[in-house]
Amino acid sequence: MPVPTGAEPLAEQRRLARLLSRLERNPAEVPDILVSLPAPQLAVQRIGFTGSPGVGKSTLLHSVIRELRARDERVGVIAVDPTSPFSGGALLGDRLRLAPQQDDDGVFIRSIGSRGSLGGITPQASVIASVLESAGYTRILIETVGVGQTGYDVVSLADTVVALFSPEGGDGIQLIKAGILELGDIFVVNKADRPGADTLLKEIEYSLAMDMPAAGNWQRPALSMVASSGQGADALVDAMEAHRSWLAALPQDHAARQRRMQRELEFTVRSSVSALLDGELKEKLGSLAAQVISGETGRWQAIAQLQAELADRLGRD
Ligand SMILES: Nc1nc2c(ncn2[C@@H]2O[C@H](COP(=O)(O)OP(=O)(O)OP(=O)(O)O)[C@@H](O)[C@H]2O)c(=O)[nH]1
Ligand SMILES: [Mg+2]
Repeated sequence: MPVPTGAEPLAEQRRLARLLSRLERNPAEVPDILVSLPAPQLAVQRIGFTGSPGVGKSTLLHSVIRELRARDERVGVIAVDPTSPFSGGALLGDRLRLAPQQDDDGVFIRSIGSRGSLGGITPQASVIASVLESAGYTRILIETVGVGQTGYDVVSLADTVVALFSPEGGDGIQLIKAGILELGDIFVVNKADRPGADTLLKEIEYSLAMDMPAAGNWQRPALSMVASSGQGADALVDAMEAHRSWLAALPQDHAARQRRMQRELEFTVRSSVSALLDGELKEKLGSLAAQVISGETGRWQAIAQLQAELADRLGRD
């Protein structure tokens, strides 16, 4: 994969941005275009960053990008912005915080609004990741909203999940109980410059030790970091690389690999199908409800009609 060099180093980025916008505007073109993209020439890794609002994900991404660039990796960033696409200020704020690498053609940043186009955030992130990997970006960083189903879905795209905590967030044991332990491959206590960070790190280390992995499994590290100064970024990137090597050494038929790929395929398809159905439903619900209320249609007739129409719609698409 040629790395763009020469007189117009950012032309390749502009081309990619145009391609992604075109795909977002024309979902019907997505399968054909994605199938025709060349396969990535270099080993790639998708890394999801998850954690409560304000834990420091964007700040941490910043120092991770810097560290990866120092190691000659080309970095794609997919920022899932939980704020509405209409609150341009917040979106701009996030873009600006990521902006120092703006003139570096080895970094490509794309934000996704809270709903995502292309049938939801997960399929859209999946499309962007594939396009960037095909264009020679070797590390794809995905910043997710840390909570709820959306965060979980997006994380399903990642090869490696970095779970962030901070002593300020009142995180601690609750989050650990909420299933994040199974989700994370690498645990980071950010804001290590704040009181309580050491205790939180010990709690996480203790929980990880209690949650014994099966023999041969990845030993999940817990690290502490000061994202705002970059302290600890090198150790985090070392851990990300170690996880990548560990994954690469797994046999192709390893259960963990199978599970991950199944989860990615399932979430991508499931959310695009449900977005398709949502759109269809919205169109029809209003008039059907009115018909049921007026007695023009029975409720089960309406339900059967909706089911038949949705099934038909799925069949056609
Ligand atoms: N003291 C301290 N503050 C930090 C550190 N990392 C980030 N912050 C601050 O924490 C605040 C939130 O950081 P963000 O990077 O925006 O957090 P986020 O997780 O991306 O937030 P959302 O995208 O809104 O979910 C900012 O004011 C950062 O400057 C750190 O290591 N130490
Ligand atoms: Mg952020």
